[in-house]
Amino acid sequence: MILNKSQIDAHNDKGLARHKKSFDYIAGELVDTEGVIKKLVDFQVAIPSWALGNGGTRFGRFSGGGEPATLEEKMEDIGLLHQLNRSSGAVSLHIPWDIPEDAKAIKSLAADFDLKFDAMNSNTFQDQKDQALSYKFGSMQHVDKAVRQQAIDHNIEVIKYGQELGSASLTVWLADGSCFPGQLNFRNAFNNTLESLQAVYAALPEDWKIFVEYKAFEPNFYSTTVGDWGQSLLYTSKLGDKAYTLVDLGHHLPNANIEQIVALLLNEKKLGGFHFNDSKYGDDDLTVGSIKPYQLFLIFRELVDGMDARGMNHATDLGWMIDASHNVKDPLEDLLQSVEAILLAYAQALLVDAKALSEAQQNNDVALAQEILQTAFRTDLRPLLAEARLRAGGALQPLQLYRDANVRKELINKRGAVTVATGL
Ligand SMILES: [Mn+2]
Repeated sequence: MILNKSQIDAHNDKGLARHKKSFDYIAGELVDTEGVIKKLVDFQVAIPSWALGNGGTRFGRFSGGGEPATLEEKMEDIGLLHQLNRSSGAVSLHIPWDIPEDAKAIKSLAADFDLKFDAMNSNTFQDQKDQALSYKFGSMQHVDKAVRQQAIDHNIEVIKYGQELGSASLTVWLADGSCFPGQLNFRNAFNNTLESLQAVYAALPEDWKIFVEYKAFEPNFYSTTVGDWGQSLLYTSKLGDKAYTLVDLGHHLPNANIEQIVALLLNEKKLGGFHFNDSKYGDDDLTVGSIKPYQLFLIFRELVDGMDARGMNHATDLGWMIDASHNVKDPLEDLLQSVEAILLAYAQALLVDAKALSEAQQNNDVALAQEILQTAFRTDLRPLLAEARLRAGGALQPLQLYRDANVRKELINKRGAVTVATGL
């Protein structure tokens, strides 16, 4: 379902007077309001094709109705999100859940919705129907060379799909590891995985990047073959200049200092992209910023600082993607909230007085350093985000308009109450 421009205009007209009051106030407080707005307008977050339906846990799954059943419907849902917030202008596709059978038609649909294709995602963490060999005991790490080759071939196939769509990066997340002590020879598993990744790397087009994502645990519970940023960095360093580490916020052990990890990866020119989500315990699927917004801000502060130090373009030099699953919320509402949280943390990070912070650090003025960070974090920048959306043609309050337009009800009428998105 796509909204009429008049629906967006009517919504904005209704909220304009109130918005203007709060925006004028904050604009008067800031040093470089226009500069921040420009950066917010440019910043786009890719929506994963697997996040548009309700996920579940191993205990159960509760469908919300009206889920997209085809890739075309998923594109339409992302198109709607982008219409509302003008910051969701990219899709991250999962193969084989969302194979573009007719790449030309999918590309043209993407153009209609003003969407680009961000990183492609391969899948060797589950067995597909008609698959010759099983990944039960791993894929790229597997003791059997034939299984490793099957995983390599799949990744190369994913690159080909991506090339047809204009993507320029591949994300590899491996579930490889072991559930029990003694199950796996760690060194062999590492070396097999490296050799497999090298075969995929050799097939990577000249202008492509490969992202190696790490995860501390799950589905394996004893060891994971790409278990942390150190292991990912080992692989990407050995692979070459087109290989980067991908940080998924939910893939760390509790209390990990993710902002420090990000700072060091950027320093080593090895940070490639992000998967945003939030977590409280051991999951990796909650709405971005719903549990630890201060941590998200601190991460963005390191991103902005590290990217500026290297003259990088905030909007285009790293891959920004959401990776989440929605168990109890409407997925589209959850995604609107996630994108808003990402942009809010980014805007707050842009607000940090970098010069003053650097001086405080030089002077070992710990209290002042904290004041500088928290002054930015505690400034309510939501009116600034709304202004950026307004100027880009989006809605002042995307979630409100989504509800006022009865989108979910319309989708259920059109698609049915019991559809299940592919891959879920
Ligand atoms: Mn991820």
